[in-house]
Amino acid sequence: MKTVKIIIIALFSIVLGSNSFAQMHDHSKMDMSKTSSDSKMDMTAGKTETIKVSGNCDMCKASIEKAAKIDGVSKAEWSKKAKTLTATFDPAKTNIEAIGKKIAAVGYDNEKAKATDVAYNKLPSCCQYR
Ligand SMILES: [Cu+2]
Repeated sequence: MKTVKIIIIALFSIVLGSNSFAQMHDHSKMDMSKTSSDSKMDMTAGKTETIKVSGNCDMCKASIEKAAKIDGVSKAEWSKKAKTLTATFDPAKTNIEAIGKKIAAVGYDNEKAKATDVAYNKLPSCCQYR
């Protein structure tokens, strides 16, 4: 009877022990994922902003994204569906107004600047969104 009791106590402490170990393990895992996502954010240092940009097709997408990639812009993606450009840039080097102006210069109206008629008329006919 005594050995049974010892076995039960031993089992109990193993269960408790592994439980607290599992909890500790979970905590460390949580902390690890937190720090790794933090460092991920540091790697893509910069500001991300989204602005409305008019356009029609994949050619527009290529032109808009190319125009948006001025000095300081690390990422620029135009959504054909949403008609928005999401740009990631170094705020010390440029800003969303400058990006908008550059896009307007190649013919695309956007939240920050409007394309001149001259620039607009230079667009291929499939891209004329007005
Ligand atoms: Cu187009």
